Amino acid sequence: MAGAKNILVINGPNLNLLGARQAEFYGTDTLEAINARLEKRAKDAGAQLASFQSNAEAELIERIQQARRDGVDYIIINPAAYTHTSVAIRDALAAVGIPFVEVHLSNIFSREPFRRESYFSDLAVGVLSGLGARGYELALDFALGSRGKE
Ligand code: CA2
Repeated sequence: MAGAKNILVINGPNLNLLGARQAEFYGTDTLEAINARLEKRAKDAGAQLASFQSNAEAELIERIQQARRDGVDYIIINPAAYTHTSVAIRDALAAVGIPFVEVHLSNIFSREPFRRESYFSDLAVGVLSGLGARGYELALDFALGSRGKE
């Protein structure tokens, strides 16, 4: 199966703080460093990758809708706290119909019970949780070799 060529990485609220605090959950990499690695990895594979982070639900939804118009063919998303609350972001992903992988830096199943619920996982092609920043890279490698549910 042909691989994704136009990939969008979306990060939700507070992930702009990566590298600054709570390293025990989220590691020491900054989001900038993670995105730079992903961009290089995609470029080396002949694909293009854009990244977007917002603390605002509406902006995340607008960016997902824009992705359809931009011809994005794969999304990698860490919805952060919206994972556990946002029907609106779920609906946006369902509406655009772009395959996506859900990524979490921490293992959401080993933390507070409310983190075990995700509004995204049943729609996602797959979920990576607890593998730190490597999770984004593994999701990207998967996207580069695939176009949807296998
Ligand atoms: O493990 C993940 O990637 C999460 O999506 C991160 C969210 C959390 O609400 C989810 O349950 C799991 C929180 C992101 C907060 O990011 C910070 C980064 C640095 C310092 C403080 C917060």
